[in-house]
Amino acid sequence: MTAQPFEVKPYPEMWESLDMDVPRFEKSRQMLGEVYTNMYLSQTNRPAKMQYFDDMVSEIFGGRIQEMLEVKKTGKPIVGTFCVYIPEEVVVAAGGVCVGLCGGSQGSVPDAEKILPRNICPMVKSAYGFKAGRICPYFQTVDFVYGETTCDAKKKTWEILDRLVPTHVMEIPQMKNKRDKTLWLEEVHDFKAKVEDVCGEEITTEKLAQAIRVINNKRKALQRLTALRAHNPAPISGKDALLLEQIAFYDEPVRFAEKVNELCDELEERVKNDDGVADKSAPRVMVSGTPMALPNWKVHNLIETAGAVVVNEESCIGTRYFKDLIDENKSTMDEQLSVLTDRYMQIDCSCFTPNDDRVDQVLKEYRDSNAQGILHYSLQFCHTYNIEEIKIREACEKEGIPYLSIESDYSPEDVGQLQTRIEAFLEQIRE
Ligand code: BJ8
Repeated sequence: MTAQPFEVKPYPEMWESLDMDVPRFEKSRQMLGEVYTNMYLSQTNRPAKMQYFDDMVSEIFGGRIQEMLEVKKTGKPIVGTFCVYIPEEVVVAAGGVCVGLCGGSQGSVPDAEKILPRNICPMVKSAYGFKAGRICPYFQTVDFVYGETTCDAKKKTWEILDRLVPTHVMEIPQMKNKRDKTLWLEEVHDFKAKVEDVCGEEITTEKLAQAIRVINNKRKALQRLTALRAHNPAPISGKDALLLEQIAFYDEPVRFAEKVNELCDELEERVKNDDGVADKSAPRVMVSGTPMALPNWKVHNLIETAGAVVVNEESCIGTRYFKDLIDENKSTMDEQLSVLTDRYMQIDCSCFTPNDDRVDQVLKEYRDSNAQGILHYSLQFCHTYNIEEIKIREACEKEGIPYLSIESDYSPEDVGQLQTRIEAFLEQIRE
């Protein structure tokens, strides 16, 4: 199929007003359009309802930024985050926008390496580099950012990032005992106070209840999508599903849930008709590990170009973000914040110790998704995921699950080597 012309739309005047490095950013915009055309629009038998998400990518540096600037004009906060532990429900309750700022691009890494060590996680470098180089309209739009104390690279980078944009830090404990929950709950109270302070308005129980419903609905829509991907043949490619999981971090949540549900209606029809994006015999791969921030599509692209299909992402840009919901039946603020904290405590990030729940969760998702092999993905220098990989590998060996572990960054340098390893892995599944 011939790739359709596609453009990530330019908004030079708006970017100028956001104090961006416009000439440099213009090149990133063009590159993103080319990569998207090659990787996404060249796919065959894509669901028609992917059109909305293509449009979102087209407007990623324009239309959505304009919407956020409109919200900002009303005095509501625009909060940037880097981790799924920051409770977005609180920001939404304040009428604000919560936007994920994790970086998934090699383009901003050299900006970060001018000051940060080279041998730290590329996600941290990419995110920092976007701000340092003034090449991300989202970073230029936020009122402040909220970091967390998950991994060392992140928590020390916040001190340096604070020189460029107001950076607050939420303390996330390293264990999940009773006293950790007490600490965490206090941090959630402080976060709420900070957000109220910025918007000069109290977050009432009614507003928080509504925000919990909104974000629960977004998470439910993504759960529905995940369940549909379990069908063989897969009704949607892993690349498209990953794109949705990435867009979930910057789109308006009510509209996003609506559009995901419309797509799921179409996928349900496909499932009924056994209409898939790959042949029934295509190997089904589950990816597990560190998050893949937009536009990090490298591994999914390699897997699917080799004739397999990705059917699940056990990741924070994936199921870890939406597998748990918040109890909607609490009527006081204290109860609401307590159940909200309970929900966030279920996220099984490798920054916790012990974290055996994640091993069980990986196996559960493997079975639920009808996958035939697990590819563990870890970003370079992410010590917690790289070490926790040992336990995932052991569990897969015990269960006889075909398994491949890769460690990578955002550069294209290892693509050839990864391709060889992925092809060998798929052969193992096919045998
Ligand atoms: S809850 S996975 S979003 S911390 S990959 S920056 S851990 S060195 S992204 Fe994460 Fe929250 Fe955990 Fe999820 Fe550090 Fe590792 Fe880099 Fe990471």
